Amino acid sequence: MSQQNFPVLKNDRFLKAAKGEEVDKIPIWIMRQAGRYLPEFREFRTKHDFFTICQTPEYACEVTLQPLRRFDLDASIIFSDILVIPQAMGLVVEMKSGVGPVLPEPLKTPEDMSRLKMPNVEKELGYVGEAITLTRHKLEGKVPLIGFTGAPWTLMGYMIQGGGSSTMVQSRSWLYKYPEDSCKLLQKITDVIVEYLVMQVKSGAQALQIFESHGNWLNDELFDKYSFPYIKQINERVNSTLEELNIQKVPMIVFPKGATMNSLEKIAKNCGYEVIGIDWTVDPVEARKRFGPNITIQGNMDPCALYATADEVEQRALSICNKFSKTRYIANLGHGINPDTPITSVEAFIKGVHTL
Ligand code: 1CP
Repeated sequence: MSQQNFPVLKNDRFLKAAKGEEVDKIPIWIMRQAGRYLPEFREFRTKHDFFTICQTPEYACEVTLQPLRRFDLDASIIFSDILVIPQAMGLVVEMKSGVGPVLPEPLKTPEDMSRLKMPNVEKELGYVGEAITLTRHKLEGKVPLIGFTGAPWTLMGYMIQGGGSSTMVQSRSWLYKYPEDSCKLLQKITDVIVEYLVMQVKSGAQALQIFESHGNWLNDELFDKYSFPYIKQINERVNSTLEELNIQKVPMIVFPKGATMNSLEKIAKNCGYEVIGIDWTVDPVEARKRFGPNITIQGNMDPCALYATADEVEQRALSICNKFSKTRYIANLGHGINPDTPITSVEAFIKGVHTL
């Protein structure tokens, strides 16, 4: 399918807010908006394995469109997972039901890094590009399409822990035991991410989000050394490569979940991202004050606030929007939506945001 001649965009609220332009209404999208809280997704998942959906452009496109058919959202995000990068680098990743991602042969010591390969991104992750191109056409310009990746430190965590972890002991130990090799690993992952994001833009992604979901495990010292430089490098290299290729740049969002306020401020002011995502523990007024006027903020309703009554959800949405105000703000949750979230709460959240 053609990577050009995409349908004309009809709703550009999200892109305008990302660039700091005035909007008619506050844009909203929801992290993990395609997923298990939707009955149609659960039904689809009974028929198809998780990574088969990711790797089959028609399936990934269908699942990406599901929330758009139900809700008045202002952006879509391509259905995939951050763990497709460790997969492409040669590690086995399984999606175990009720558990989440499992890497049966994680990296135990720096010697294991020899098992990693530098993938040919266009070949081995080309299915993500194809899904993006197909979805851009099928969206018919309804809303923009966001591409994404995990940030290097977050992916390193999965590659060493072998899955999710409540302590991250192994991966954090690497930072003290093998500081140089940790940097080598982070650099390798960064190199893949840069190529991967450029491919997503070439394929039609209209914005990019970098998920630093494991930001909570780093104090300021560790964040400065093991997260910040790579996140900055990703922004600089993606933008310079797109410029060399004469491809229009797209807004980039960084979501350093759980990072300290000092680390957030540093990223917001020094990394070149158009948007910073914040989780629900960050105070909106303090965030605005610390980040300054040159960056859009995205977030930060507590995903668990969606278990309140629909009226309460709507009121809370309004109140959060009032705290951020209408300029340089994109409404979202402070992390991914939970699988048992009531659909009526999602509707109330969107209604509350769009009321202002
Ligand atoms: O069986 C299933 O259906 C698995 C559930 C599921 C889904 C629907 C997983 C497993 N991943 C996804 C899709 C997904 N993952 C999207 C889709 C697009 C959308 O948002 O609609 C996105 C953006 C992700 C990104 C992702 N995967 C992140 C970053 C966001 C975050 O939550 O912090 C992370 C950390 C992952 C890893 C992952 N994949 C799946 C799970 C359960 C996890 C977390 C594992 C853990 O650390 O415990």
